[in-house]
Amino acid sequence: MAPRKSASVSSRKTAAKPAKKEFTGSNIAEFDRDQDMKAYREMLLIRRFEEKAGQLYGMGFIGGFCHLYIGQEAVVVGMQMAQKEGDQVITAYRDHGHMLATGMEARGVMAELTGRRNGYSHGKGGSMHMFSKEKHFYGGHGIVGAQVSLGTGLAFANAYRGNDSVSVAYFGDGAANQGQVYESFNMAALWKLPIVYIIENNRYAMGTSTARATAQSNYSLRGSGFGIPGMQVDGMDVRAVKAAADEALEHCRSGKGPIILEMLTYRYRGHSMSDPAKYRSKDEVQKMRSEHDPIEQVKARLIEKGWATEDDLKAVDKDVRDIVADSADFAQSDPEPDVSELYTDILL
Ligand SMILES: Cc1ncc(C[n+]2csc(CCOP(=O)(O)OP(=O)(O)O)c2C)c(N)n1
Ligand SMILES: [Mg+2]
Repeated sequence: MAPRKSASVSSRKTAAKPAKKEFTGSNIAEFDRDQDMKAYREMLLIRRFEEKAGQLYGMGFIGGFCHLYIGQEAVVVGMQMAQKEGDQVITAYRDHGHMLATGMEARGVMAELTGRRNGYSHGKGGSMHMFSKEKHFYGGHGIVGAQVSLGTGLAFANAYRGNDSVSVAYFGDGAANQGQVYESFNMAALWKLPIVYIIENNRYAMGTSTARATAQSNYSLRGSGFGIPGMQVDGMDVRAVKAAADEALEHCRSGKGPIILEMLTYRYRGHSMSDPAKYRSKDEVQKMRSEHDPIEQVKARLIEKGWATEDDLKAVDKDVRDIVADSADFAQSDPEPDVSELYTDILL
C-alpha cells in the first residue's frame, strides 16, 4: 500500500478561514440621561456591595472563598443594559457583580455569603455557588473554564427550543487558556449557537500576568481558528461595552452563531481575600483607578453635561448604601439553615 502523503500544515486546504473583520469594538453608545444615571447607580451598587462584603469577610462573617469584582463593574452593567429578558448569564467565582446586574436581590446574595437560610442557595453554596432561575443566572462556578462549556450548553438549549434567547458566558484571561474553552468554541461555531463569550481580561490570573502566561494576548482573536469573530472592547467604559453588546447580541439573535468580546478591564483588589499582591505595583493599580475608573467616568459625564448635581449623585450613593447596609443586617440576623437541612439541596 502506498504511503499516504502527509499534508504540510501550511498547504492544508481545510484550514478555517480567519474571522471576517466586521466588528471594531471601538464604538461608543450614546447614552441619554436616564441611561447614564442607571449605569451610575448599578455600578455603584456593585461597588458598595463588594466593599461591604470585604468588610464582613474581615470581621469573620463570611467563610470560604470571596473574590471581589471592584474595578470591573462596567462590564456586567453594560452587557445587562443590552440584554433582553430570557438571556442567560453564567460566570466564574468572581460573580457577585453579575448577580446584582441581573437583578438578584442584595439581601439574598449577602445572606448566601454569610451562609444563611435565605441566601440564594439556602446558605449552602457560598460566594461561588449561587443561582437564580428567575433571573436566568446560572452560577457561580469554581472550576476555571467550566462555565464556558455549561454556557455553551445553555446556548444549545436555546437553539434546540427555537427561542431567541442568547447565552452570555463570562470567563477570565486565565480561563481562556483552558482546553474545554476550545472544545466549546468548536461546537458553538459548528452549530451556530447563540452565545456571546465574554473574556474579562483583567490582566491577571491569580498572581500571573497575561504577559507571562499567554502566547496570544489579543484574546478577541482566540476564536479565529473556528471562524468566530471577536472584538476588543474598553471594558472600563460602560458605553463601549453597551455598544459592543448590542452588536454581539444582534449577531447571535440573527442566527450567525457565537461571538467573542474581549473586555479590557482591571481588578483593583487582590485575586481573593488572601492575596499579598506582590505581582504588581501599587502605582499600576493607582493609575488605573485615577485614570480609568468606570464609575468616575460616568459621574464626570453626568456633572459635565449638567444632567446631575453633586447632591443628586450623593443621594444615589445614599440610596445604594442603604440597600447594602440592609443586606448586611439581614445577612447577619437571618438564621443559619436548620440541622435537619444538612442533607437537602446538595449532591451526595
Ligand atoms: C481547573 C482549575 N484550575 C485551577 C484553579 C485555581 N484557580 C482559581 S482562580 C484561577 C485564576 C483564573 O484567572 P482568570 O481566569 O483570569 O479569572 P480572574 O480571577 O482574573 O477573574 C486559578 C488558576 C481552579 N479553580 N480550577
Ligand atoms: Mg484574570
